[in-house]
Amino acid sequence: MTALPDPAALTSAAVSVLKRNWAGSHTLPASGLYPHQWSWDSGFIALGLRHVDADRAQQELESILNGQWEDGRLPQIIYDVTRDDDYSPGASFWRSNDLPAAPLVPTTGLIQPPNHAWAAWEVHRTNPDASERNGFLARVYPRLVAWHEYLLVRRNRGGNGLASVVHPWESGMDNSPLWDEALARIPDTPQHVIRRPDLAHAGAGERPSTKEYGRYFWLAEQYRDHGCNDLEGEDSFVLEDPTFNALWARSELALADIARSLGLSPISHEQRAQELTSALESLYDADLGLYVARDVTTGSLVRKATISGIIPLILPGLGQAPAVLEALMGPGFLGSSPHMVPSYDMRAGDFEPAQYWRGPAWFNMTWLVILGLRVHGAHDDEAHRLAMNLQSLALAHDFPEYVDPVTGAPHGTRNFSWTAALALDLMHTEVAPL
Ligand code: 2M8
Repeated sequence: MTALPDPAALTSAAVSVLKRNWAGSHTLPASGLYPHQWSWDSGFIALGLRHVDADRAQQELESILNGQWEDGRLPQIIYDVTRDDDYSPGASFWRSNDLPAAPLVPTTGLIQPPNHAWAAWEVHRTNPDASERNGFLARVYPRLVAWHEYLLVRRNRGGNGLASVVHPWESGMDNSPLWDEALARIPDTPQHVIRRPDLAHAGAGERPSTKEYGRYFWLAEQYRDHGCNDLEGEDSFVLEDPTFNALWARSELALADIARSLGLSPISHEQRAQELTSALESLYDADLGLYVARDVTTGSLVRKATISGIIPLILPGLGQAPAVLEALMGPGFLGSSPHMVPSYDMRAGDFEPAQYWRGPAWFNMTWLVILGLRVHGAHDDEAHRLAMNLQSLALAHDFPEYVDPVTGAPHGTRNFSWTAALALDLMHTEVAPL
């Protein structure tokens, strides 16, 4: 078993990453590769920041909420226009300021998984005095409700209550094998000339391919060109993803806690969380023993075993929890005791241990799995082993974006904010098994 790193060394290194990436009101995921504010990154970052700076954790979340559109959506990215050349697509691609429903700050039209209400509740719980002093919950609650309302009203494309993503970027797992089949139907010839500033910060073999980027841009143009309007216009990529919806359900439970603490009724949020947890059952694949995506355009399930199908374990009362735990502990994922949880079944013919979301282990996903094990009171030793590995790999390799699950070798960019934040969080929350 890997030894836990020295807490003082981990704290000081993690805090210095978060300081270095601090941009005045929010934290950049990584100052070179990702020079703007990303939505679900901020949720994870706030979960770490809460242990060291309550005000900054609140500010992180309020900053992403400043990008909220009139229809309630929280954008995938809020742009820093002074760095428009450093990341593509930039603000000049989206031209959000031309749209009446968009906020004053320039943003993308797309969204990312809704972990924000959950993060807001945890930020409050960790330091209620700082939260009450700032009136934090009362300020963020209506905006978080509007965000979830957007998902319910505008993203229920499949009609079963689950939210759909209309672009792989919206899932946060950009080139997951779950999207391959649907992406194969998308032209890879957008009008926009594609630049790849990302390749200055991570190897081409660790990032999506040029063909994939062609399709990403084609889809983004389609969405942009119908005014990012979810109710009119056609989207060529519409999928229901298990992680996205599990985070929504978990955040809905947090909204219930927030409502209760503000003296409001939690009932609608509790009901929604339950409905989402039940609706997730329609994504269960009995052969794989885990959840998969559904392609809403064809109506069929995408039967691939990815980390996305395991994350619903973060939900108490999950219908298929025993089967998912078995799949998690089986040969595709943790059976051979990799350092952290791979993003794709290691037995798959196209499993690639260093290729972005097609095999590497990610710190946020492993963190969610650890939490899922705790929620179900299962495999304490394994949860502890993963937590130790997460903290030691983070520190040993300068907080990498992702690692080879088997060798632990670092990949992607370094000094990555959510890696630092979640290592810090585990240091404060991990309780060793007896
Ligand atoms: C990655 O996604 C962006 C697009 O949003 C990219 O590849 O350029 C993903 O890992 C995503 O989950 C993450 O939020 C983002 C910033 O860290 O990077």
